[in-house]
Amino acid sequence: MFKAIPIILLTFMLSACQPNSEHNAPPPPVSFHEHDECHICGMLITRYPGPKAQVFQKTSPDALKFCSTRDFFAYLLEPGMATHIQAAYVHDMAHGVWEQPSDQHLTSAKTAWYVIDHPLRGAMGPTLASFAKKEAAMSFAKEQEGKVLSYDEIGLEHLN
Ligand code: CU1
Ligand code: ZN
Repeated sequence: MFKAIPIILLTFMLSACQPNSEHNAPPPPVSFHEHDECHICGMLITRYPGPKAQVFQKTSPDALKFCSTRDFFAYLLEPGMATHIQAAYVHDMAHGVWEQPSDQHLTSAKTAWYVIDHPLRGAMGPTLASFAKKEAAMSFAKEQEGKVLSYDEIGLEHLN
């Protein structure tokens, strides 16, 4: 019976820590809407096929949205840009269809895997097919052709 007391105390201490960790947690992904325009090129995002992206900067609660993973990386690879980003998400193309990716399956851009040099087209033409799991990226690359890269391996040379 006395043993229960420290456990209760510990529970209070842990829950006291929680508001703080919630405050620091990155914002979750949001859906794309029909009037959303690409931050880079201004195109209406949902009118086009292929994976899209969104970015939460450290300075704003609103997501910047991108018509394609291609335009997302064009933004991300601007010098110094990565340091301003709190969270970024891309569609996991293992779900939904290429023509209309599922907003229920947005995954962290940093941990995603990307297929380049495949024949499918996004809003801006050639684009990076994004996947949450490496195996899914590998099987897409096998079916469609292409090469699998991690987030950190992508450079400007892969965007044209
Ligand atoms: Cu565009
Ligand atoms: Zn765009």
